[in-house]
Amino acid sequence: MSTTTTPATATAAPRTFPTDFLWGTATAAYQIEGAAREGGRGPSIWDTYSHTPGRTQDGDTGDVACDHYHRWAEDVDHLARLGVGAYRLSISWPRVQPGGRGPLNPEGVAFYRRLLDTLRERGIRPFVTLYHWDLPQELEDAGGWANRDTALAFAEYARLMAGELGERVEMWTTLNEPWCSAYLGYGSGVHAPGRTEPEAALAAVHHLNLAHGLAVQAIRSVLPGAQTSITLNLHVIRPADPASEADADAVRKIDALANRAFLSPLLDGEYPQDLLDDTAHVTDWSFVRDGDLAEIRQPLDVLGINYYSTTKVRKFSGEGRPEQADGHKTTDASPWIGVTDVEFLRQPGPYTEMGWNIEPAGLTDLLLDVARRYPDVPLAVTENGAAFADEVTVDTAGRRRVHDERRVRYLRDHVEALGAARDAGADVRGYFAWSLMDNFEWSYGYSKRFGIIHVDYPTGERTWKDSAHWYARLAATGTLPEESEVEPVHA
Ligand code: IFM
Repeated sequence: MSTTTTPATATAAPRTFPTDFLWGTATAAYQIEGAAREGGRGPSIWDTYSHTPGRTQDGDTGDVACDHYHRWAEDVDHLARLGVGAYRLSISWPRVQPGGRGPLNPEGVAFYRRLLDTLRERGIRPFVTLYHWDLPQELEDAGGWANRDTALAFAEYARLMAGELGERVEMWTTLNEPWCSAYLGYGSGVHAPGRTEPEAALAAVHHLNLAHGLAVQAIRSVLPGAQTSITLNLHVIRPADPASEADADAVRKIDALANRAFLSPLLDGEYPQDLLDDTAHVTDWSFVRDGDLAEIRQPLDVLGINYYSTTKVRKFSGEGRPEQADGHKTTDASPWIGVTDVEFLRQPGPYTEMGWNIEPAGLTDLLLDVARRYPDVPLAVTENGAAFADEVTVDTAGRRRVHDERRVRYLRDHVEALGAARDAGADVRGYFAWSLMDNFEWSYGYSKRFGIIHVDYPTGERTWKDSAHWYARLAATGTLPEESEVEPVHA
């Protein structure tokens, strides 16, 4: 232990980031747009799922959401006032190609063209995700992601979008969190399309990976200089007992399904042998055809990483199935396909409103881990943020305020953790706060607020939370503000 003492008056210099470090915010089409039956949009699996009784909290749907489809210009104004250099949005596939195949919907394409042009005019670089979970329903009716043809349809959709939107897009991100699409959509069924078919979930993993590889090639066939990426929600998995070999094996199993099922094919051109062995009783993986792995492994300009919290596991050796603490029960409908002997333990708090533990050091560990394994791949944190129960108040000057000090602290601590990973050598080039505004939080409906801007759903009114004022200071200066620096800078 060091014996050096620090003078009581010494204060550490605030952390600063280089001027080319990208500060952004993120959203997704189904979570904010609304206008579900307008402008020629077709139905998606999330329309079907959210309209099925019992699937979402309070029966909430994305029919209206934040009404961004009509309020997009106002939302771009908010982005410009925040001073962010980038905005991560997603395209609703059924809005631009209602059936998922065949002709484009000109009105849908025009909507995104206008939005991207306006972002560009305001100096905001668009990071565009092609798939943030809203699969056209017609494709699901034909088998969804369990069907290889969906990957081919996705590549064609990507090619068409590259042609229509071209240079407006700064970064093309193929998929957001394929872990959720595959395991929550087809394994546990807590996301659309709500299927609980273990083999289909693993087929979906492969077809999503294939969709990514084919789409990157399709985009580059139209735009040879295009920048491409994928965003993964990689899991930070801790063993209950760091000295236990059995717990280390539990970590290995979950890491294979959660992380290496995507990283290995995308960046190494193979599926991990232990993943194939662990799931051999579920599938023989014959949906992986000769040549697929070469199609999947494409050079990436950036690997996007979404980070919220950490997971702790231990080997379960009791009778029957373990009780889980991660919100997923180990039943036949589990996201952890083929695994019945791993227990998920509740992490120590504090927690967000989602019940997720807050552990900024997990972000440092994750970034360093990926950077060590793939030193040549630039990284960006494409989502990070927290849901808390926010309250709108009115201050003495008559201004609407939301004092979300827990979110300010969450963001500050995680940006600091990102900085620590950079200090230790991780090539992290950007950070996107999730989310620009409160929105439809999937199965949780509107009950969880992740935004730095508050949305009053009955009126659509937007109100900057203190976290938005804080984030605007960070984006303007590149220097981490104090938690108390939340006074409005704009009139
Ligand atoms: O809201 C979601 C987002 O759509 C994907 N990543 C996690 C967020 C919070 O749950």
